[in-house]
Amino acid sequence: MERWALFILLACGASHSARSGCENRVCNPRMGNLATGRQMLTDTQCGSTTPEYLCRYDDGSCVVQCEVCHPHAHPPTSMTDSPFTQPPTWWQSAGDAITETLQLDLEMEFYFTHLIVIFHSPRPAAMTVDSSRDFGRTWSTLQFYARNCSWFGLKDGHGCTEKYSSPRPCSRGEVIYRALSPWGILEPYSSEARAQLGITNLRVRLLQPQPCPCQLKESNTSLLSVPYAISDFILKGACLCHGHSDQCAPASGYLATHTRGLHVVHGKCVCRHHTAGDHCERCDRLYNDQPWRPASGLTGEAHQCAKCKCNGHAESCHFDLSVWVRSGQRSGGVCHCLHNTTGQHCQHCQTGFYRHPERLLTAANSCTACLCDRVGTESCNPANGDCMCKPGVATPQCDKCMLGYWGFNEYGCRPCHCAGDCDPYTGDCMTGSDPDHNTTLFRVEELFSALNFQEKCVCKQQSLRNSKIFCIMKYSYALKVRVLAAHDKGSHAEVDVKVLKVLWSSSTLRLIQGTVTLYPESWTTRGCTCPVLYPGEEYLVAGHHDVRKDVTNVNGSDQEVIDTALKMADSLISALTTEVRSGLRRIPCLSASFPRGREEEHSDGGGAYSPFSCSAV
Ligand SMILES: [Ca+2]
Repeated sequence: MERWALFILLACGASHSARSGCENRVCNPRMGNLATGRQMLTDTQCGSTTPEYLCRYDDGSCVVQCEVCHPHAHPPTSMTDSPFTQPPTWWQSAGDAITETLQLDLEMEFYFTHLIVIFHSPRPAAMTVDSSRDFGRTWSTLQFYARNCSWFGLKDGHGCTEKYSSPRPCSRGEVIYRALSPWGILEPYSSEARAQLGITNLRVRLLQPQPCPCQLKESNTSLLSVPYAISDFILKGACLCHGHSDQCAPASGYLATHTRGLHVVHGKCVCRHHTAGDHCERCDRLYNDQPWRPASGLTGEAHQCAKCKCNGHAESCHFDLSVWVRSGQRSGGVCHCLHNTTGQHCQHCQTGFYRHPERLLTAANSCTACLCDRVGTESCNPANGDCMCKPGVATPQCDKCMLGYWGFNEYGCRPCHCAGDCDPYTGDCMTGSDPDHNTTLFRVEELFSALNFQEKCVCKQQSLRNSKIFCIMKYSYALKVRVLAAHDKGSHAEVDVKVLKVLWSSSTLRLIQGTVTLYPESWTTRGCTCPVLYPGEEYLVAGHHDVRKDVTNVNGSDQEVIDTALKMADSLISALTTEVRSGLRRIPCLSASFPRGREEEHSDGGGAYSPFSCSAV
């Protein structure tokens, strides 16, 4: 009984689905004869070239029946018409046929459960049933049939059977093949089941005709008997839908022929459970949040595909295994976002768009374009649409230079080399100021405007009430330096300094005395530093290590010159006065780094540490 377990599962599934459909459970399309409506190929057909006079014998009475076989009298379609046709119809081979091959080519892969061939002649003394799953490229023999299996060099019961090869009955004899091996219960949608039951082509090779025993008794042995005739060819099966469909439709480009009201089993599944594909072998476009699975014929579970969570901003998504694993196997769908959204769930706005505060998260126009100038904008705040301008650029849309800047381009704007404003396009000074005055000591291109035009910046000296802030800021370094030169680089400034004393240096920053380049952060945003860094003067500077431009002398022979880029925090730049020096020992993290015994050097008097704050005019 076990060998029928799978068939019963498939058959029951079909009948059950007719009642309940596919809702939340496994379902199957109706089974039928796969040969119906399809062309059966044969090697020969009696009378196809010239009329033939052929005889056959009704078993039992051994009455001989002879007729002239005309063209189209017994075509292959007679094997697949209704089995109840009266008088019965059959295909008949040519009278001199020794071997004959019947072949059924399916337009796609199907499941089949069994084959029944009903002969109108005596059954062959030897035949095979072969199948292909790759549209005829490769074939395998499913079963050998012989009156004596030694004909194939086989033994009865070992891939060969002698059960269906007796010449009697001389008519209506059956040959049966069951696709189900006597296994235990098999999951019908497993790959094992598919390997056993899936077919794209089936052929029956008739290898040796045998006469009806009546003929041997016939006195008139000159009568030529029919070698092969078949009245019914029934290949029972269904379309292959993995338990996700109860209905199939014609495959694209396929047209059934001569059905005459018979049920044609079509191959393209009408998929349910949010699946898709000819065989429902994948999930539908927007349902890839979990991996596709076949339904279970054993438990009845549908294993529906899960919808991706796209907040209404996608029509499709794909399954990503790494996302799935990271989520603890809960959600692996990555949405293909529309409506200017982005993110796995389309939960963010694309760059250049922001979330409209008055619209629903799921609204198609939820992400609104930022009204920012493409050239002058660094970024747009995705939360409120505020434009973040590039250096030297101003206005809400970042489309103009700030006052005192010129040359609007994709890098921002450059500071004017003037005391006041300058022409925004040419940089020419508007007030008639002459930038070349007071440059006797340094070349013009090495100076930046704050140095030349101190009035651009107003620097106020403030007392650092709580010196611990110095430690909280976690500066990478605190140095006593002498300014050597300053260079205006347009978008930033570089200040070359000679390190006179390393007051504090983080472990990762190996500063020693030599020349370093400082990048005053305030220059980038405001075009000035506080205090103004005069070449030749000494300062206390503090700031962070800038990893973007760290060039260290690898040679090691010239340790005095180390070109290290340091970002300079403007809020803690201080002219190195007696007052500052005295304040240093009040800074816990800084004084701790001083070598013992040398503290007197820094403890010459009272007073507070006095950094400066800076603001542009
Ligand atoms: Ca027939």
